[in-house]
Amino acid sequence: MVHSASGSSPRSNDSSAPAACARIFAPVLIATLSLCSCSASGGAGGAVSVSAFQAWPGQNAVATVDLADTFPSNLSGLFYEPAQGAAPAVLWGVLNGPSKIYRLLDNGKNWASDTDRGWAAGKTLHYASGLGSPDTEGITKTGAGSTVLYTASERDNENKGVSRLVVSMFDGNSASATINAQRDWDLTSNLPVMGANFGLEAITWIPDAYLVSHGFIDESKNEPYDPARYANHEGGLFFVGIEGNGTIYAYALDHIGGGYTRVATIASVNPRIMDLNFDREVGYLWAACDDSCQGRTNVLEIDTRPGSPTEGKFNVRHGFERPSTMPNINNEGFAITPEASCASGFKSVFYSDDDDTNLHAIRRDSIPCGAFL
Ligand SMILES: [Ca+2]
Ligand SMILES: [Ca+2]
Repeated sequence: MVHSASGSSPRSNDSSAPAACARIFAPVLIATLSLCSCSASGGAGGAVSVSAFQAWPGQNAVATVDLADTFPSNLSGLFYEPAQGAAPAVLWGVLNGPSKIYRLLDNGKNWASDTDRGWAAGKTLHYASGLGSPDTEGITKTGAGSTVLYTASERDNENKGVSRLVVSMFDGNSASATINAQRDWDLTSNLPVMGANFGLEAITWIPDAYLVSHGFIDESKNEPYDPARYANHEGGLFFVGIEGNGTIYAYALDHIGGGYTRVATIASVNPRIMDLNFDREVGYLWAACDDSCQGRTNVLEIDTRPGSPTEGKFNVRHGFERPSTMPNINNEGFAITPEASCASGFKSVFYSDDDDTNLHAIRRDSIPCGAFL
């Protein structure tokens, strides 16, 4: 994220777009999500730009769900791991500085640090070299049951002026309070040059089964994605997002040889991106922005329309304003809960606020269950 001077990220006052404008945002795949110009009612005849983003589809009942001032700053990424057997659901969080992963459990009222196995104050992170302090802005996991945690980081906190765009894997079962990455994939040379604080913010993993069944195109081969081409890639692709250009990049990561292949480049359409979360049950890729884009979120899907110019590629399906009860705060993390948690047609989503606004860094709202677009 980038801290901006107070007042430079004005609160959105355009979250209630006129209906005529909202309808322009057709519920189909769109190439661009530029602002539409609509005449403001009661205006002097001059057109004004009004957001084409739709109202947030959740319950708009944002509540804080962390103990006050647990994370004074820099809680920047979230991943929700559903309960498995006797193991409780876990809300994983990353702090970009100091570099830490937190394992948070639901105590019935708040999500608080697991007090077991060295997790009480979060675990300090180093690169695979055992050195450095990765500025970790995103976190994810692969298939159910995996104990490995993946982070996206944008620089070494010990060398803050230099962009270093790295995906790292960590052993989530380690009992140590300090953990070294098991492997780093340094993607810097494969990505656009960015300011050191405009780099990797977002990461999510999408399983091969979804990609193949939806005809995902491997842009490096210009053919349908064939997982067999990529050795030891952990059953899916890693999608990362770059803050500085709001763009998403899909990678096959070789977990044995350490190499990587960029498979796709995708516009999130927002000018910035802070987190990605793939809803594995519904098939929606959620791309969230922070206060620099008024907390807007875009939902992407693979275009499966035969003959479409973008067939096999992720496109933005819908864009949403932030929840109406959420102030325009520096939310850098976004996580979705499983369908099994649905109640009255909604399931929870979580936000992490790098700025700990009003002494709280984790907030909850909801989205509709199932495929609602
Ligand atoms: Ca951050
Ligand atoms: Ca950062």
